[in-house]
Amino acid sequence: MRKSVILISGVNGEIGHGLVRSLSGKGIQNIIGIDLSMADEFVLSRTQNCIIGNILDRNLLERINAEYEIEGIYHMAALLSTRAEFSPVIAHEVNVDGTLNLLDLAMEQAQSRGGSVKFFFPSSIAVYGLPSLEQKIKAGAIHEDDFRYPQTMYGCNKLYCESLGTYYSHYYKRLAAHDSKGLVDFRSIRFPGIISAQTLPAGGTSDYAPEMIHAAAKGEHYDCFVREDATIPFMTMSDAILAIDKLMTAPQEKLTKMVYNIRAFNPSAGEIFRIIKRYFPAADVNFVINDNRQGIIDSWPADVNDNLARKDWGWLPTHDFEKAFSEYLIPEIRSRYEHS
Ligand code: AKB
Repeated sequence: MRKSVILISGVNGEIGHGLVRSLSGKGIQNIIGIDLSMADEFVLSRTQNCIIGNILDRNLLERINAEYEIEGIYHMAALLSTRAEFSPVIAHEVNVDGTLNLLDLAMEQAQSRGGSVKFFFPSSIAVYGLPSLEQKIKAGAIHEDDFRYPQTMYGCNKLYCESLGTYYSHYYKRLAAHDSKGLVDFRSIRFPGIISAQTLPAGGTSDYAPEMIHAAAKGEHYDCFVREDATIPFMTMSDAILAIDKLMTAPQEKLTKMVYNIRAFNPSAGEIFRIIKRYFPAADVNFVINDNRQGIIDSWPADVNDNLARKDWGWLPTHDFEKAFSEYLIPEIRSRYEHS
């Protein structure tokens, strides 16, 4: 008998951690993780098995396919936007080929079980590309079908993988005798920047917000690489995890799309600095602009419209800008650095 499990790729990353916390908190014990390096104690103690390996290794995925019966896949492994600009070909391999391999694993599993496999894919506001700052300001909160002209390798990868998800869900081998429609139940969210109290991101362009907050809490100086007026949407990690849970548990018939925008708040970098100052008056930040990273932020929307997520699966963030700090970030970050 194969063991029935939930698979999380990129389990050591920021969202991977959050997912392990949330799924294990709901009493789910059959989680297996995969990542390039050894998971930490927190993840190891809450998962059934953590495999050290690469999602590009097809032999490894074949072994996983043979050993486990997979109920659902949360595919979090990716190279983020800044990192991907330094190594675009490697980013394409990890972000696109890695996703293709896991979609294929989901399809094989669904065919052998004769039932659908849920697949969660974290997409990003990086799929959007606003041509100029003027257009960005004019566009305001943009809808899912607007401005899908990504300017980064990461954004291109995410947009294409959304299409791959649609293909595997609806059109996979449509010329074959057997109908595979619906076997992969692909669900995706285009995340804004995410701010976690527990972990720091690596290699993203929205990283200035979490980096500024954690530096202030540690009493360290921070050089913010975007202008004070730079604006994109953000949300807390706990809300990001809540959204994944809500989308993944929503009845399929309620979903009118495979890919949804969500938002919580959209402060400028200057507004983030000012609220940090309220809690950490000694916070020491210089705005030292990196024109290339600023260019990426300028191409991302200042806000997104998430009406469909609200209507279809009841999306509602817990934290607005004020509550994100007063109820989540400040208490958790303070206790984290006081105890470290
Ligand atoms: C990044 O900055 O690359 C990510 C994202 C917005 O998808 N945080």
